[in-house]
Amino acid sequence: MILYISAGSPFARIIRVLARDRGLALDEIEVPLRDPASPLLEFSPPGRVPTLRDGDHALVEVPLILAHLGWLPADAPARARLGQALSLIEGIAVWNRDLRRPPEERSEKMQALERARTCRTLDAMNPAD
Ligand SMILES: N[C@@H](CCC(=O)N[C@@H](CS)C(=O)NCC(=O)O)C(=O)O
Repeated sequence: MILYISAGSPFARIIRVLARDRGLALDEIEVPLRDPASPLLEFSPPGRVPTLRDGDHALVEVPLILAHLGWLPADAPARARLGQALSLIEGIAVWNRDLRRPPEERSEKMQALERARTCRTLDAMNPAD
């Protein structure tokens, strides 16, 4: 199986870390993002990483890749924690993308929303004693 990644992607890192942890040898191929010339687009229209290629199938979205590899937790508490962690990363990614835009294209409203979501989620994941 081949895992298409970008070095800085926190989503790809979830699969990369788990694969190392669980001793699954995945061939990792780094691809450019948001590039119409990306080789990923030849078989995976979303062009996102991680993409797991298993034979003729190209899987995207971390939870589906986890399920495909048999690594999706079965119990509700673990699924709830995983969902919070994935949602946390998603919010930070949106926030980070906005911060990297030219100042006139940034949205303070969106940043405030994502900041609040991040703080809420972190508080819930790490309740104060
Ligand atoms: N919800 C997706 C998020 C994946 C994602 O957004 N990855 C980013 C890199 S961190 C990406 O591929 N961006 C490329 C783009 O937006 O075209 C997942 O669970 O895999």
